Amino acid sequence: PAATILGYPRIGPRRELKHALEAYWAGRATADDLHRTGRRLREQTWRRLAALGLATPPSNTFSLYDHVLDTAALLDAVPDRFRGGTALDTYFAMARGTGTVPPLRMTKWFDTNYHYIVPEIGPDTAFRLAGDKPLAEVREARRIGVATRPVLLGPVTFLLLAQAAPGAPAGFAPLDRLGDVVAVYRELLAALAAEGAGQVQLDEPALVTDLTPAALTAVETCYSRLGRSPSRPELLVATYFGHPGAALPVLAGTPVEAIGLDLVRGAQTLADPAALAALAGKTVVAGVVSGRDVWRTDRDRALAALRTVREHAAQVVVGTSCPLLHVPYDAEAETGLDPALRRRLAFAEQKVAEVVELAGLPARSAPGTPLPAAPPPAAPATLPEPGSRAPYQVRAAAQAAHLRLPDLPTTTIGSFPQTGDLRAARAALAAGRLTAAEYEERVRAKIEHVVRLQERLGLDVLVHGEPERNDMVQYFAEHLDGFAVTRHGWVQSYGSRCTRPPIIHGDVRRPAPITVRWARHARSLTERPVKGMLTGPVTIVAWSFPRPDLPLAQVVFQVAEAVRAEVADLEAAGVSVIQVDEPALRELLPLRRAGQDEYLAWAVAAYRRATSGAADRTQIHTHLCYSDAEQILAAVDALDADVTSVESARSDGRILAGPAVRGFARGLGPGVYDIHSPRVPTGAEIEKSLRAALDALPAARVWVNPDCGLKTRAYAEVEAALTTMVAVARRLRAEAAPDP
Ligand code: THG
Ligand code: ZN
Repeated sequence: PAATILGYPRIGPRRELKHALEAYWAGRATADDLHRTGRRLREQTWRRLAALGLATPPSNTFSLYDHVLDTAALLDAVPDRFRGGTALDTYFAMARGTGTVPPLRMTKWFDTNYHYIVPEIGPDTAFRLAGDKPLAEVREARRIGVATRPVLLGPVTFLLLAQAAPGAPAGFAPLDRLGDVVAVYRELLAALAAEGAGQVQLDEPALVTDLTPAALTAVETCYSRLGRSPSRPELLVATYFGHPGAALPVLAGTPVEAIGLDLVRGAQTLADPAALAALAGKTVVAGVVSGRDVWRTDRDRALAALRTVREHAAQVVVGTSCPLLHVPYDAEAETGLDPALRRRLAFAEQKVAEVVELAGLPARSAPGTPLPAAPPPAAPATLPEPGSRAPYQVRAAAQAAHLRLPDLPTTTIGSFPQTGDLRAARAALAAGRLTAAEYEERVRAKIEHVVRLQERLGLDVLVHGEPERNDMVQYFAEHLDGFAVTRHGWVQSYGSRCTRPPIIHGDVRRPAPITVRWARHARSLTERPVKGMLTGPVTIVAWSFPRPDLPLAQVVFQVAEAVRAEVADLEAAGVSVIQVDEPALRELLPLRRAGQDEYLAWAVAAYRRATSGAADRTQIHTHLCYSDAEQILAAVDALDADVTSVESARSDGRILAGPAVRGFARGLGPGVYDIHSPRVPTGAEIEKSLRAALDALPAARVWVNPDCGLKTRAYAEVEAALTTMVAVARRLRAEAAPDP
């Protein structure tokens, strides 16, 4: 059979795109420089994929920021407030905002750590084909002798991920505009056919979520109409991240020639007779090589899956389960890893080699072979007891007496700007140009600087600023047994920002305290309470690549045990506010309703295991990084933290309007401004979001904080924003409780 992949990393093996973008944004490089880097990365990728043996590699998988934003730009779905300037200015204005206009919202792409820009679609959005990016990439690849399969985001997923434009009438949903979007896609398909594309890939990961009847109808309408386009290439509709369930027979009933199936996360498809029957007459891109992990493929399981598909489909293509956007480039570059571990790893390069190799293997046909074994279950039969603390009211009283904080207490989420000097110091330490003692001295000096700054700004609960951490997960991974960290294993998180997800390859254990000496140092510098900063067990695992041989919950509980020990050591060092972040709690939520309750039960239990050893007077904070917290607010309550901070700035107070918040019985810190953009918030904006919070909750339980950590910002922005934030908090505080 043939071999293919659904997509490839685009940030560059040495993050060349990141550096080009940041140079352009800083005014250190021109738009031409940026485009030149983009072209070089695309060409390098196509050449490499062709050399590895892919006959028709994908194109249009490159993006200067985000492929959902690319789609909005291509359809001219650009809100008027961003227009003006060049197309490139408009594009980055939507992604990052400008001095005067906040950016579009950003949120997580399905259950990954990648963030996309949320398009705004209204009843009047005038869709038209604007620009020619997919066409230009086909031409560009052909110029170097490579025929490609252009990849587009499918219309149904695009519209399901979009939000209604402000001012859209109640009841309007972006999906209402399907007909108009499909009309533009038909035009685009004709242009791609004229450009010589033999097949186009339409990504429809939304098909693996629970679709409403209206969305299922949209699938039918969309692909019947695209299928009937007078002039078009072959259509490959790629579903991924799970099992397409009821959407599969619907899709298969349309004239699309090929369907992509994720046979790793969606392995159930192989055991679903209705799904298998629907494949008759179609080409199936059988996603047997996982795009979501870093492990070599289990060859027997892959071959068994291919055999099952071959029995039902007209033709089989060996593929990846999803685009390879979520794995790093090349395991061979990790020369610092234990060779025994490295041999078990497959990053994007190795995964391409795997699909090619699997496609070349003889299809050993063994009649009656059982269906491939499922991966381990998410949770084992029994888990440790989470433990519990005194009731919240009891703790709240003990904490009030101990901490003596004002109403509307002010704080930050934990990190302060990661400045060039810190990154340079870490690099020098790694290169042996700085001794451990010298590095430690610089970190201590930075902590002192951050503590003094916060005292001057008048914050109530201080942080040490995390100068010792490159990334909150990477840092803990470096200090826990069972984890390996990489040198070049970057994965795009959003725009130019990347992370290096650590690899969990063994049992997790904490050999020694991790954060205690930094917290102790910060505490020694001030009379005000200093918050200890830890990452929660779910997030540490969600932002790593977990081992494949244990149920996920079991790995999370191992991490919980390590965090619990760290909480105990911080307490013993006199730290009485401890934040244990779980920003990824929702990220791991199964995409379908079935399975979500089970997940939340063990995820919450693991968090409680990590935190339930704390004394009553120790205040446990948590932080969650997304705006649709309502979906899991009951679970957030069950975490049993004393204070929860959430993102809300970009969602215009939506969280605070929800009924769930009114019943929220603990402290809540609705992020009062968006830290993802360099824009400094106005006092009026901050006041508006605080007033919304005060409508729902008493002032003693409303915390005032930015919506996330400050590590990506510059000190000047942070100072200006926090000055405003503290001033607004003080004003509202005085108003709520005038001096007697
Ligand atoms: N760490 C990890 N995942 C995350 C976050 C994180 N996912 C969600 C959210 N936070 C994403 N936000 C960011 C913000 C900043 C950066 C990455 C993800 C970032 N990265 C540095 C860069 O790209 O230059 C590199 C950091 C490093 O040295 O490791 O700034 O906080 N895991
Ligand atoms: Zn956050």
